[in-house]
Amino acid sequence: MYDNFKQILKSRLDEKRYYHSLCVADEAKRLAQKIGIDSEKAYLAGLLHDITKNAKEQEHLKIFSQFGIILNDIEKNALKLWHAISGAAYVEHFLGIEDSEILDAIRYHTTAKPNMSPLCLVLYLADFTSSDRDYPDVDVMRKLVDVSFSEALVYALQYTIKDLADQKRAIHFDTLAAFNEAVSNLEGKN
Ligand code: DGI
Ligand code: FE
Ligand code: FE
Repeated sequence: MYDNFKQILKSRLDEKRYYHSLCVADEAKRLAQKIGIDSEKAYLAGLLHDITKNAKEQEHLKIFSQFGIILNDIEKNALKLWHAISGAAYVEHFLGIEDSEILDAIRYHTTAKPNMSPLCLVLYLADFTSSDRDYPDVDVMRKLVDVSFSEALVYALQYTIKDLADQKRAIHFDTLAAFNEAVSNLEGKN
């Protein structure tokens, strides 16, 4: 399935990142099936989510200028955020993907945002729980995602925010707003 896209991905990504893309696609499909949304769409979003991850700074900048994308100050200073923004534009304009839910899920797969669509949430979580992932709390995340997406979302955002703060890196407004919304959706408010 999607052999043409896989060829393009293979040419753009290193081996590890290509493997990660296949794993996120599988995980997104599994999570989509759990909540009864279009699992083929989730697979495709997972497959393509990191398509510009190995791009050089120049290529990202070219995409931003070509499609009139303006970065805010936090984005300008955080190279790690660029691939989500350029990736969504690449998939739309160079691969001809028109589905706005897929484009949105790719666009926000790194920061998350408030009011995510079910597909957006599935991709965000699948990026944390795919079988290739190996970070200290991955087992906790994998257990949580099978119990409750809401709890898993809070945990993932909490993990990311703590980690960024520890490294003295800026936290994107979308990440903070997603966290605030996610905690307000949990039962038992403080
Ligand atoms: O592309 P992946 O490695 O699969 O995962 P990803 O797209 O979630 O990217 C993770 C990186 O993005 C990680 O180094 C932390 C960074 N990141 C996520 N949210 C923020 C962020 N960086 C900044 N500066 N601010 C954020 O809010
Ligand atoms: Fe990514
Ligand atoms: Fe990823």
